[in-house]
Amino acid sequence: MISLLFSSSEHNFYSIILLHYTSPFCSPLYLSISLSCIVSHLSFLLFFMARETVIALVGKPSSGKSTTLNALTDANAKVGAFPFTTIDPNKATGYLEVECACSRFGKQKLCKPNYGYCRNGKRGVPVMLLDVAGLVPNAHLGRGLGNKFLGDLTEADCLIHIVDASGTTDAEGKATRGYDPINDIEWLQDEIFRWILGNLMERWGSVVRRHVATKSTALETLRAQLGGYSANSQLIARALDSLPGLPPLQDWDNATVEKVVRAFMETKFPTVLALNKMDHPDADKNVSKIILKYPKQKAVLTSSITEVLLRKLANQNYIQYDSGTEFVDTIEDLGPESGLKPMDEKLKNRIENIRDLVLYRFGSTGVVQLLQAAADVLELVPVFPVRNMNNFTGGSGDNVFRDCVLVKRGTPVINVARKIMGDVTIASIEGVGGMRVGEEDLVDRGKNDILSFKLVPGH
Ligand SMILES: Nc1nc2c(ncn2[C@@H]2O[C@H](COP(=O)(O)OP(=O)(O)O)[C@@H](O)[C@H]2O)c(=O)[nH]1
Ligand SMILES: [Mg+2]
Repeated sequence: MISLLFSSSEHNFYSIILLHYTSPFCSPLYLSISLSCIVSHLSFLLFFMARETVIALVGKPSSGKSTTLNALTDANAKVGAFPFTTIDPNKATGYLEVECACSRFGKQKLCKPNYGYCRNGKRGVPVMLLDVAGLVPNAHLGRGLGNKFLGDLTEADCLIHIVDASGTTDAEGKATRGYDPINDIEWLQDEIFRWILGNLMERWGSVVRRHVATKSTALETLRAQLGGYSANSQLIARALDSLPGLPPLQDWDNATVEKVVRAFMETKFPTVLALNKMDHPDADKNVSKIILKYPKQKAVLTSSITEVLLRKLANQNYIQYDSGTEFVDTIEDLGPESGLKPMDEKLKNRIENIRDLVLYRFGSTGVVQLLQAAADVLELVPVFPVRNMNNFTGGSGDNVFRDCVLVKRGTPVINVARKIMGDVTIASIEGVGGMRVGEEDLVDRGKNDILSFKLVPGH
């Protein structure tokens, strides 16, 4: 029954059953005989129903999507200098770094997450990353497998648009010099807009007829039409709320439908720009132009290729590198007792260049900050469900804050329970210090973010 439950939901963590049968909560031997053990095991498993946050990397060919995915994960997406090297959307797990609740209580040493990691209070929460390749101009018309790639976006909560800020690739990803990347920003937004608009307008006549015949609200009708983009009523309601004073749906002219589609797009696909290849000398002027033109747009300067290289050199023990920072140390800096390998002149120069061109100028390769920017636009707050509020453990054992889910700021606590446990009956909700938390209380950063859900037995 449990495995059915989990396989029916694509975004869940797949290794749950295996991991938890070996968990210290109860030995598999006793599972069949100890009812209370089964119940506790079940409710623990249910904690993992939460859907992962899905972040899609999009952009024209050769902008650096696969390189960025590599830099964000340990996966080896195929990296190439020409279009269509990645045919299927590549999925991989990335880690969003947040402040872990363990640091508030000085319990860093006892923090051993079930998923992701916690290093001295810095928690890496898993997020799903998609490398959506093959979007080319006019993809919405079906060009270059375009519709398939656009379809891959539907499961995304947020987009990271990888822009080649160096201007060394043209609209289709071919090598050039002096190309204006502003074209790419406009093109991608336009492509998604035309795709959604096209799908909606294709059947607008019958949509309106049905709307009138069934006396539906605009929200109900749009929910039926836009639900296919993995959009729930709340999301569509938020999009509609941003457009006060709309006439009744049957009176919408083309311009109004377009306005609604734009609002929907902004709500469904909040976007972060990765201004990539900033190590290139041509990038500076393009970056300034982009930031001037889109002052409100969240943008992060990145050099994905540098991050990949630094991680590789750290793995090979040539350097000590703290990802997300400007700190790279070699044997010259730390001495032979560091155990680092000596480097030849060529490698030394390379590190020197990376320091000058990327790390000291921009403070980091930008790649870690990219996921943080995505979490910001999604207003995600880490919430830590625990079983035992006295010691923050999962019920037994010494390890604290084993689980962490990301939810939108301002979500009622009861929705968090639903998100992680499905349709169970909650007896009460406890916060830090054993305080009772109301079902409608809202989650915020550092507030109502450590919760213990008490279930009604037998429900
Ligand atoms: N200079 C520079 N080149 C990069 C960077 N990121 C990726 N590239 C190069 O751009 C080319 C295309 O990269 P790839 O990740 O395959 O692009 P994709 O088609 O968007 O997946 C490759 O030759 C990469 O080495 C970067 O930060 N700086
Ligand atoms: Mg690729």
